[in-house]
Amino acid sequence: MITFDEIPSTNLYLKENYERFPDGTVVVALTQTMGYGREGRRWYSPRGGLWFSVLFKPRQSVDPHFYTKLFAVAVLRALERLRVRADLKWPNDVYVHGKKLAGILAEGIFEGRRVKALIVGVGVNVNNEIPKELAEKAISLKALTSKEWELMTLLRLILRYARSLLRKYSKKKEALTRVWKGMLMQKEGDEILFLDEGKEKWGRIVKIASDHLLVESNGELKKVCSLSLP
Ligand code: BT5
Repeated sequence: MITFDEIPSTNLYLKENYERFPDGTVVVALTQTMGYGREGRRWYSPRGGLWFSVLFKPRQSVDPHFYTKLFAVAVLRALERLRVRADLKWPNDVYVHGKKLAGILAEGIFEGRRVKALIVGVGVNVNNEIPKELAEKAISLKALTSKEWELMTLLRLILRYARSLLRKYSKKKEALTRVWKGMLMQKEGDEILFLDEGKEKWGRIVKIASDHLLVESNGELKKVCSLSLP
């Protein structure tokens, strides 16, 4: 495990240095100055939160979504152990009482179509402050449970679940997808608010896939890649 006091981003660090490190390397930072989410969105990473990335160097071709689901399920199981009931907002946001507690970001390094390395970044608001602009949207474990948590204990718990899920599901990927779907707050058949070329619209989920939702809206089928807040 590699620990930093401060770093721009643990995902970025592994993207730049993956060649030097073996499969399974974990990088943790107490604070990130340039933490990011999907499509380069900013991820606030003040002190007190758990910000880490795990490097995978798969021998066979893999679907990066398998690893995001693996960590989403592992984070939910770890939270369950702390008696915190969370749901997943599609695709991989961890929500409690309508507020985001954790986010997951998987990034692949490709050589042609082969994945050379895969980096899964996990950010969990633990004892940290939530910035003012996210007060309505985000929450920390401390605020939920009225106590502070030991970051390394939580990290080890998440990693333990991730390892055991990896052993159990690496040859049964569809089974993991079923577990993950069961944890999603959105279900096939639900009416949802989605973004269509920047505009919010209502539609019905026809099918949930790892990287998109098939949504029927006004008699048309749409591929949706991003959701509004629940
Ligand atoms: C995510 O992106 O949810 C993935 C976040 C992954 C962060 C980890 S931390 C370790 C590793 N190193 C990195 O640099 N990243 C990974 P996305 O679904 O795009 O959500 C981003 C949105 O979440 C932002 O636009 C904000 O609205 C919101 N947000 C930002 N910081 C947050 C925080 N600390 N807690 C809750 N929501 C936050």
